[in-house]
Amino acid sequence: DIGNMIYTDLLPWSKNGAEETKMFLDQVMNILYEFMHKSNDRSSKILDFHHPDQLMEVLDLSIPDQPQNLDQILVDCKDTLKYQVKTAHPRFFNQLSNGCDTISLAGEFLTSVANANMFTYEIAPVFILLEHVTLKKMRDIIGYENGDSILCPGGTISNMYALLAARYKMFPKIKSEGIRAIPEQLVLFTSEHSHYSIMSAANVTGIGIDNCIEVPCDNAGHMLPEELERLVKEALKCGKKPFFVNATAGTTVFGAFDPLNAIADICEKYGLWMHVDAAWGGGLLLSKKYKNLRFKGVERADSVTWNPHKLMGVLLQCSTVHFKENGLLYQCNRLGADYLFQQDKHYDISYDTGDKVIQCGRHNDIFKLWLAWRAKGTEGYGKQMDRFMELTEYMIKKLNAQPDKFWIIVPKPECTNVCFWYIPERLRKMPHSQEKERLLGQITPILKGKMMNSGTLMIGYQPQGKLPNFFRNIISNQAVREEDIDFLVDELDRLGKD
Ligand code: ABU
Repeated sequence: DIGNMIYTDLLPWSKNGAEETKMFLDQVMNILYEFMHKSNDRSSKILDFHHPDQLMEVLDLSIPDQPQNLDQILVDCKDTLKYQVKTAHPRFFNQLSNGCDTISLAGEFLTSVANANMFTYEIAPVFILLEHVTLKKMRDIIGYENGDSILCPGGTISNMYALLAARYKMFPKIKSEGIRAIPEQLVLFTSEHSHYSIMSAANVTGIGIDNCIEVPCDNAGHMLPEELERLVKEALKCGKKPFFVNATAGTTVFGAFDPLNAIADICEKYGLWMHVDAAWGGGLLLSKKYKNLRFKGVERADSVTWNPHKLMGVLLQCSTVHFKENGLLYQCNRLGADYLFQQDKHYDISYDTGDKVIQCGRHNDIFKLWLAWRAKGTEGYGKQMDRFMELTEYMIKKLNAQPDKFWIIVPKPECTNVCFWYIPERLRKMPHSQEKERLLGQITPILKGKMMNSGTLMIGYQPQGKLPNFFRNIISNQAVREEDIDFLVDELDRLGKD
């Protein structure tokens, strides 16, 4: 019985603690298996919702002065998972990153045991080579012949790296002299449907959010290239310096893909850096069908963000950014700290990738991606993407079959985003109008609250432009089947009764 033991009875504190360590970790693993099992059990609840003050009451979250025994540590693990939302549940459609890929999980376990900081080949040799091989494979798929890439802590940071590199490329003196090296006011462009990370990058790089110009979109959420060109010309007329355009491949809410070739033409004409934020839609590059349909012209971009922790189902977090030009990341970010990146090491120091990035300590996000890709092969990933899109079409069909109950906002989704309003009985006879949309927008968060209280379903919601709150359903969990979409439709109707 290890329950009464404390941490000092385990490795590395106890020299003879190998057996006890195994017993303890086996018990932790059993708790994790149980959570995974429940997450995949459709009859179990997705969550046991409590308001923050209630949860504070039911859990003991205090930091004690004295060591707690291992029994208590196991109880702490169980209690934490008891109130955790089961994001791998097949009826959790709330985020862009859903599900729990078993192979990726194995990769995450191994990553934690190895606990390697990803700055040098010296301490993470295999992981550094895996980054090299896997990121090159991703660049090949994008259509870059050469180039460079890095794994980042999330898509927001990936997009910021693109902005930093673009600015450095145009004004290399920025690195030594700071923003005074730039004589004109820089401006960048991104669609009104793009992710807020582009504006965040304008903020943190000192460009300023007023200089992040939002380009209008059509009703389906695509950037209008003629509007982009008009705004670029307008900025030039005002004496500003346009330098960067972000095109989105899979917008966060609608899942729309901007017209990449038309945007690339404008970028070439005006000498602008073209970035593609494919954080969400990037996974579709792995499907022959959807790569062809959605990504024409992506190879013309100077940089591309692609998050395997979204459609590819790699566990959080796993975000990549890719550059057409090799060497730019090093030149832009390198500071050559002598204690880490010694130039006289006895191996090829080009593998010390840590000097390409702005952080020092860097989590190992590659192994779980590489292992999952090995397990599925590129073909397996292609099938996964096609299946997600098939399920999306199934859901659209189901909603279309009940037009009195559901109003679909984007009738032909380009990714797995299904955007809709649920129409309660009392509004079904009312003709569609702005006033009706306003009422539906009021109902949406109430219905979401009912979902969370019942614990049976989770779908995200938001407003978008002039559209008041509506649901955005995401399919990115490999556990989802047609029966879950059937359930979703029926459950909305059950919960939606006024
Ligand atoms: N861009 C972060 C993902 C947000 C979401 O899951 O909706």
